[in-house]
Amino acid sequence: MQENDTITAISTPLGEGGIGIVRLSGPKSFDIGQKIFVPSGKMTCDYPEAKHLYHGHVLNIKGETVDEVLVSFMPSPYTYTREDVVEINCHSGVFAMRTILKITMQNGARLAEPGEFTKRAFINGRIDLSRAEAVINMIKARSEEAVKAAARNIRGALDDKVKVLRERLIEARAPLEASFDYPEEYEMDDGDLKKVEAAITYVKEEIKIMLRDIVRNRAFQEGVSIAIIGKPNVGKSSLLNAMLKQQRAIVHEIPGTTRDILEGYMNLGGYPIKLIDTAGIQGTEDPVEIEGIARSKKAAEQAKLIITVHDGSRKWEDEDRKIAAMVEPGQGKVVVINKKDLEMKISLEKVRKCYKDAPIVHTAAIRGEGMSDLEEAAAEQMDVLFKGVSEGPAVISIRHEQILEETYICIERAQKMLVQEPPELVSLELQNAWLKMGEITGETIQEELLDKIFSEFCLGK
Ligand SMILES: Nc1nc2c(ncn2[C@@H]2O[C@H](COP(=O)(O)OP(=O)(O)O)[C@@H](O)[C@H]2O)c(=O)[nH]1
Ligand SMILES: [Mg+2]
Repeated sequence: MQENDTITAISTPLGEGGIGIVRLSGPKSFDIGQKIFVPSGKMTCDYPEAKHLYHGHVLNIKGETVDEVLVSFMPSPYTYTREDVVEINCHSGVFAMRTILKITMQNGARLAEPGEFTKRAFINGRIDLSRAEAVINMIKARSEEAVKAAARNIRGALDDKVKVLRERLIEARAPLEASFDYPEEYEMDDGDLKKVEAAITYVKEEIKIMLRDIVRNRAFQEGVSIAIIGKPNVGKSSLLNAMLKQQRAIVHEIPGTTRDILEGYMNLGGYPIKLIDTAGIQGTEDPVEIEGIARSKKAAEQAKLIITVHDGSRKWEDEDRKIAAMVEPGQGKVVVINKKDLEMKISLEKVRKCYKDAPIVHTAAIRGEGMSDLEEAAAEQMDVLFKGVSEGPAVISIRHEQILEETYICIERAQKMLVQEPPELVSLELQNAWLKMGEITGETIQEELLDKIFSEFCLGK
C-alpha cells in the first residue's frame, strides 16, 4: 500500500468556535505550507523549524490575504501520521476554514478520506489497529467512562492483551509442531501435553472474560438504562423531570397520565444514562393502559437499574408490594419514597421488609429535593454493577467481538482435539486462532477490511 500524495482536511468540528485547524500530511505538505503562508517578521535561515509556531497570514492564489493564522511545520517521523505534517490554526468560522482548505487543494493537496490521517498512522507503523479503532471510539464517546476505556485502548491495552494471548498460542504449538515435524527425534510426553493444555485453557478463559465484559463496556459507549417504575400518581414523571432538570414528561394529578414509556439522557456520576419513565402499574380494564403497562414491564425487565417509586403520603398497599417484587436478579435498585413534603403515611417498616438492603431515598420530586441523594445512591449501584470494568482492555467494537467469538470457537475445538486427534490438526486449529486474533491488532488483516474500518472515522481525523 503506497500512500505518497499529500492530504488535507479540516481537523476540528465545523461551526463557530475559537480556533479551527486545517491539517496537511504527506511529502508536499511543507511546500504547500510555505507557498500559502507568509510569516510575520524576519525568519531565521532555519525556517520552517520543527516545534515552532509561526504567526502570519494565509494568501489565496491571487496573493490576497484571507486569514491571520498560526502555523506549525512538523517533520516526519515524529508526527501523528509519521509523515511531514503542517497544521494551520485559523479562525474557526465555516467560511474561513473552507477557504483555507480550498487553497491547500489548489496548491496540490488532496482532500483526505474519513480516517485517512489515522489510517496513515497505522500504515506507517505508528499505531496498531486496535489503537486506531480506539481513536474512533474516543471521538464517539458519550461519557467519561467511554473516554477512559478508549484512552486505555489508545495506549495499547487491547493490543498488549492480544499480543500476550497470541504468544501463548505459539508456545502451545511448539511441542505439537516438533512432534510431527521431527517424529524420530521428538515425542511429546505428559509434561508437554500438560503445558499445551494449560496454554489453551489460559487463552480460552481470558477470551471468555473479554467476551463477558463486552456487555458492560458497550453499556458505557451506548448508555445504561434506568427505568422508573411504580403505581400511578406516585410522582414518577415528576422524578424524571427533576433528574433531567427539564420538563420532559407531563405531570398531572389525574392517574394514568403517562401512557407510554418516555426517555431522556443524562450523565450520572460519569455513567451515560438513558432514563426511562413508565406508565403507572396497576390493575385496569382500559386497553391503552394495559398496553402501556406491558411496555413498562418490558422496559423494567431490560433496565440495568430500577428506581421504584412509592408515594410516602399514602399507606403501603398490596400494589406497592408487587412493584417491589418486579426487580429482577442482577438488576440494581434504588427505592424512592416520594412526596416527603407531605405528611408521611407509608410504613417504613413494610418498605424495609420488602426491599431488604436496597438503598432508600426520600424525595420531593416537584420541588427537586433529594435529587442529589438519589443520584448518589444510583451511582453507587452502578459502581457495584460495573465493578472492575475500568481496569482491563475494553472490547467495544463489534468487529473485535466477532473476532474473539471466532477465536474462541477455534480454541475450544483445539482443546477437544487434543485428547484424540493427531497433533497436526490441533496445531492447525491453534494457528487459525492465532491468525484470527491478529486481525484485532491488524497484523493479519486484509485491505478491504481496513478501508471499511477507517471509513467510520470523521473527516480530518
Ligand atoms: N406534594 C407533592 N406532590 C407531588 C410530588 N411529586 C409529584 N407530585 C404530584 O403527584 C401527581 C402525580 O405526579 P406524576 O409525576 O404525574 O406521577 P406519575 O403518575 O407517577 O408519573 C401530580 O399532581 C404531581 O404534582 C411531590 O414530591 N410532592
Ligand atoms: Mg407519569
